Amino acid sequence: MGTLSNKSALVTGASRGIGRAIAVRLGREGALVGVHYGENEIAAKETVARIESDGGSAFAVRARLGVPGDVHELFRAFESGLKERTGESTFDILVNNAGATSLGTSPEDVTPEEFDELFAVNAKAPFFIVQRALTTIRDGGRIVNISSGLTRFAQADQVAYAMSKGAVEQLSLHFARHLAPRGITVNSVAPGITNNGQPVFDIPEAVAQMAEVSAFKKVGDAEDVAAVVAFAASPDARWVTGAFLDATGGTLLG
Ligand code: NAP
Ligand code: P7Q
Repeated sequence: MGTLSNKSALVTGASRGIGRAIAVRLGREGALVGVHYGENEIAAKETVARIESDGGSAFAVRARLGVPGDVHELFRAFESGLKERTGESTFDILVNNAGATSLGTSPEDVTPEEFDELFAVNAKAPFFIVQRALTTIRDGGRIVNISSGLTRFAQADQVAYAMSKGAVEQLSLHFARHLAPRGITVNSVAPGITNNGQPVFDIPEAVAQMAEVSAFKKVGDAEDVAAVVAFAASPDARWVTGAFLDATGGTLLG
């Protein structure tokens, strides 16, 4: 029996990268997992297949985030998948992982369009997903919001992205207080540089340079971050709420 047997979870952005590793890990712990994705259906189905091959249960949930009607579409698909499998539309664990990233834009060149896209996907969508989740998440549930070490590590060419992640941490703080009476915890997990399968992580020189910022002189694996999320989502994390969980491999130690 896993730590999450008889629990249901929604992981946004679970078609690839960190979100896929989180979905696979929660599935391995016994949760039924809604594997959300925006565009890449083949990749989302591959995540579902991995969970099933580990003996778990999962289904794919499509919704483009950051556009009008996004949250409605997300929950319609998620709740219909839940109902089919459990007979109920209630669930236990929400992981707001989907995120828009920027390759880096010097602060002088950030456009209102780039800024709006980062905030729409990284800040506005998670807020309204949490708001909507309040009606169907069970008492004693878990909400985990994926931030970034860049909220505490200055890198000017990521200022707009980091600002959007600052908003995510506020989401955790204030909802933690609001949901404590229901026994629902709300925490932020902040990865540092993490191999998400993008081609840059196949270039040894680039990886060596990125590895320098962590205390362990390595880039993180998606599974390293997923382990921290799995803890925050577990029954053992009942006394941790409103927290910032550093999953940067010591990048913030200075
Ligand atoms: P990734 O590999 O780029 O994957 C992003 C995921 O989010 C995909 O599943 C993608 O789905 C989904 N997504 C993105 N924009 C979307 C949209 N508008 N609507 C719906 N789905 C959308 O990301 P990652 O690197 O694993 O990052 C995951 C989270 O960790 C993000 O919040 C990111 O900010 C944070 N983070 C990452 C790092 C890092 O170094 N990798 C470091 C710190 C924090 P589709 O492809 O199917 O559309
Ligand atoms: O370097 C990061 C970083 C980055 C990037 O630059 C590019 C990417 C992957 O498109 C978006 C991105 C997201 C991030 O959250 C980080 C990040 O967290 C980071 C980076 C460099 C040094 C420290 C970091 O966190 C402490």
